[in-house]
Amino acid sequence: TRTPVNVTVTGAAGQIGYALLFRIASGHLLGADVPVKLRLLEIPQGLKAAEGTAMELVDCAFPLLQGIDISDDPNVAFDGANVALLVGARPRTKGMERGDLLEANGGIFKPQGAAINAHAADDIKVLVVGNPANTNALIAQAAAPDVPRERFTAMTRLDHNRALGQLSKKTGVPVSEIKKVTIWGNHSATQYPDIFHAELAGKNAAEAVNDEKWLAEDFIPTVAKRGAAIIEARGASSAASAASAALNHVNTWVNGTAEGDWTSMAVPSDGSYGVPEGLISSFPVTTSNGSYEIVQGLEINEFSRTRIDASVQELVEEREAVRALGLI
Ligand code: NAX
Repeated sequence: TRTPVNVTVTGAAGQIGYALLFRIASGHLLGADVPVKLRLLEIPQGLKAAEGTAMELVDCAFPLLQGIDISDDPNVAFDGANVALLVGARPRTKGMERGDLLEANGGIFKPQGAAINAHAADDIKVLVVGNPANTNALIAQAAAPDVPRERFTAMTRLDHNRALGQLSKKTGVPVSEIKKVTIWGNHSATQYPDIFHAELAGKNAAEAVNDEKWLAEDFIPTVAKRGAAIIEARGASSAASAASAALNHVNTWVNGTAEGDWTSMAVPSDGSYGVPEGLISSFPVTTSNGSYEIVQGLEINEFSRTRIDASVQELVEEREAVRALGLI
């Protein structure tokens, strides 16, 4: 029998939390043979709802679920954590400036980073989902100097999956036969979904589609603004798709990318592709044995270069803003 993996989920009582926890407990995070213990972190107002969710988890009698703890103290919730999904964040409310938003999130991600530093297991892997995800990951990372910096990642897998969905819809090629799509930059409306290296049933995607107008005016904005379109249609932000992408992100990180394919993850830059070192920016990555590598040597055309640079510039500005606030 395997030792259970401790999975900490913050914002557990939120809508993504509700879509996420049952699938973690049924083996979709780490695999159908890996027992898990859940550690739920909420703010005091969220504790009661988290307890309700925990009751339902018990009622599912998941064979892999070996325990659920609930706390409003990050030092307790991250104790022994092997995987941390940082979902809870402070949303932007009406009239809020970017500085206010970054500062409010600093109040969440700085103490959580410190608690991870002090209490998490040595093999901790962190995925930040809560927005602004890339910069929140940077804040948590800065507060955790003893944790290897590459363990802090942010989620662009939902954007990646959205790009697969749109490409499949346009071409009729099933998502299972679409490879090497890349999301570059920030998880925001400036992100750049790149199909120049992608393959549709073995053929270059950009050549197969051969429609630069569709690319520039339809595909890219549809992927980048999909979150807003979901809110408009559903009256609530993406939840099940976000949860599904979070499971994909961690599962790929732990279990590896398929031969001949890659995924998109926002990870600390090593300077690849001109992205300033240390920024947590989305790249094409391959994974194996629980670690990832940024795919090297891709040719970046003019069309892509401008768009990557614009999104990276936004990350540079976010980093400057949190630096000025003393958050990193
Ligand atoms: P909800 O508002 O439904 O849930 C958030 C939960 O977090 C609440 O229960 C709240 O009490 C809790 N929370 C707040 N501060 C906390 C703290 N300091 N410690 C622990 N828990 C805390 O939001 P939901 O729809 O679940 O979305 C969560 C986050 O994901 C948001 O920031 C959202 O913007 C972000 N998203 C990120 C995506 C991505 O692709 N990276 C896509 C989906 C989503 O929009």
